[in-house]
Amino acid sequence: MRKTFLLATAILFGCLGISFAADADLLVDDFEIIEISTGPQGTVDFGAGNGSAVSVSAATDIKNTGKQSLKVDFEAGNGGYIYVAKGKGLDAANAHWSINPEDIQWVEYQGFSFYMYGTNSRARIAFDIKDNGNELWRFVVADDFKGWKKIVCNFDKFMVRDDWQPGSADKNAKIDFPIKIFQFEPLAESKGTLYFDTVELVKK
Ligand SMILES: [Ca+2]
Ligand SMILES: [Ca+2]
Repeated sequence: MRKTFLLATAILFGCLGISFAADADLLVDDFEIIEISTGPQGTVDFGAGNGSAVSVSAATDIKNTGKQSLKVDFEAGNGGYIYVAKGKGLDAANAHWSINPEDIQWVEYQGFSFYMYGTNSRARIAFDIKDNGNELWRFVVADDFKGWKKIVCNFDKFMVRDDWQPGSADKNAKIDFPIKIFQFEPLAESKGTLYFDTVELVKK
């Protein structure tokens, strides 16, 4: 009798566990890699040009989840560009997410979310995603708060980038899944230090 009860309890909790998991947001990247480095073996792909500059490191003092966050020091000049990217098919071989994009059931999610540590600098930060047709989509967030804030970017709020697209972009004005890359891009003209952490997919 007792055995049956225990078994029933185990099954009940097992089912609950599964349903909780299915309802949860999905962690895409938490920047918990030991070292955030640059170059071909880098764990983050980043760069800047035309008068802009960026450096990237791991911060252990300011973080939202886990042991560290992604720290971005930047100076975005007029006409310049900056990118800080993670995902599949980047030059930095180890900049992949903590989950493979092909293993995600994209239809179950309504968009991305991430945490940004603001400084109320009034800087504008683009959060771009590259779709499966190499098309770049943009969501812009303003640094008009202080401390950690969860930023939610639903897929229907992304605008196709009209200033630049890769030569390989399909330019079909449709978000094609799986998304392969996300990147943070401080926009001109701005200067400062921002921290990012806990990039997730938001469950529908
Ligand atoms: Ca983290
Ligand atoms: Ca597309």
